[in-house]
Amino acid sequence: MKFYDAPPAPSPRRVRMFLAEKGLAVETVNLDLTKGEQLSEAFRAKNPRCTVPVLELDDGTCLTESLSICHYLESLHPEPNLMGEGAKEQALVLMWNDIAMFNGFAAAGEALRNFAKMFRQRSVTGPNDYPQIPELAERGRLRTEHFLAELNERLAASEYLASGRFTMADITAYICVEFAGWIKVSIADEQAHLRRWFDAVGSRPSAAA
Ligand SMILES: N[C@@H](CCC(=O)N[C@@H](CS)C(=O)NCC(=O)O)C(=O)O
Repeated sequence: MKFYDAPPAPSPRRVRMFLAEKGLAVETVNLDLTKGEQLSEAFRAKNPRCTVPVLELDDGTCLTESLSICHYLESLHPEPNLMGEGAKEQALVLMWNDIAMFNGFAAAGEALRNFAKMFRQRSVTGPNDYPQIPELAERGRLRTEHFLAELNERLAASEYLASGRFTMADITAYICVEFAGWIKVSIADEQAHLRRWFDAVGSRPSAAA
């Protein structure tokens, strides 16, 4: 197996944290996204959507989505369980993972990519260029603020996102809250539940991965 990573990008960090929680080490190839290495012909052959992470299996199959990669790793290495136990918890993990992806990751990404100079013609990841739309930067920022409020509300009722214990949903949301910092959206003083959870997840050894 080979893991295509690109520190400090947030998406592959989800897989790094997942691997660390599982205690797994995988041969890793680091790409430099600032140099456009994800757009090379060689990498495009592995992932035509030109994004990281990618997990290349020994038979050449390339898994190109973080959730799919983590699901695969969980199937091979079920312990410690991170994707949920039983129908209800598994569904809640996927539900909160999706909420974090759409309301959090997509929103912060929209804000960053429609604002930062380095993405002027590349406001969407992938092989096709799209120019920035400044209004989307504003909207993305606002949506990210709303996402943090949504997390705070959920965490007032539940110790971790999907259930009473740490799961993949917490990895995704934690890295999303970190990512929000890139667009200067941070946990507000009054968001005590979010702060409590963020500190708890951040104190896990895997958060240093
Ligand atoms: N849906 C993918 C998203 C992957 C993604 O967007 N990766 C970003 C880094 S966080 C990327 O590869 N960007 C390439 C670029 O900026 O051109 C996943 O969840 O793994």
